[in-house]
Amino acid sequence: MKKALIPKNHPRAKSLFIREKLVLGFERGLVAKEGLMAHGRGEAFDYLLGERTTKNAKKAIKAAAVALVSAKASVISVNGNIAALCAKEIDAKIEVNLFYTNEKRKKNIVKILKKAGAKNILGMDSDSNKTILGLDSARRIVDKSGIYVADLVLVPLEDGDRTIALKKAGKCVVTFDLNPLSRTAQTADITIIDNIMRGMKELISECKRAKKSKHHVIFNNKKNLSEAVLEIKKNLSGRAIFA
Ligand code: PTJ
Repeated sequence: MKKALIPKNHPRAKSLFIREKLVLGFERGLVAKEGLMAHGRGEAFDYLLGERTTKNAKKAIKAAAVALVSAKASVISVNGNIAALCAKEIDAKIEVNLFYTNEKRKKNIVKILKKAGAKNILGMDSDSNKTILGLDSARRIVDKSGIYVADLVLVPLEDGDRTIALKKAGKCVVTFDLNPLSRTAQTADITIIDNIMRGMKELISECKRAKKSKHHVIFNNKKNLSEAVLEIKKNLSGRAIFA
């Protein structure tokens, strides 16, 4: 109904459709109010990066795919925003783990993930609860068969505290974060600086390719983050009007 309000030929249609998905996710009880604001921050960085999957993001996606298919036990940590934006794309072991934790929202998220075809969903059974050390937020509670024992955790749109705690627990952390300056971006092993809406599809395709021919990828996260910052600088300089 609302979609009809956005003309397909609107210059900012794609961005407006993503907003609608999140608003719908909020109305369906998947997304936290704060998730809408978090999206706004991401949107601003996406604008500065040119709203496309950059060469730099492609490099990180390739490295992430190789890491994912080589991991012994990988898990995707799903929060409200991810459930609203890419439930259909996720095809892996999933753990629902919320910052603004809320049982009702967790159940809504599981429902939408199951509807999208997910079978292996963890994070719902309190008997399986374990605690990640050095973390005070609700995200410290994880599943003993999921994040707790995982060697690699994909944490899209994450808060910095848990990324640091997961690293301290010896895990390889892969993240999607449009903000190259965030603590998560700076702490993760592989940061994909891309909109999850574009990047997740690309990551799934890369994983299929990597499964067929496992190859080694040389990847330097710090270098990649610097390149993203320089990309923003270049885009801004191109827009500056000098008198
Ligand atoms: O559902 P919950 O309760 O687990 O809460 C989820 C949010 C996202 C609210 C929570 O994790 C949070 O507050 O996250 P932060 O600390 O705001 O971090 C989110 C990061 O994701 C920010 O650096 C944003 O720039 C980035 N971001 C937002 N939208 C996107 C994004 N990155 C990639 N794609 C996006 N669409």
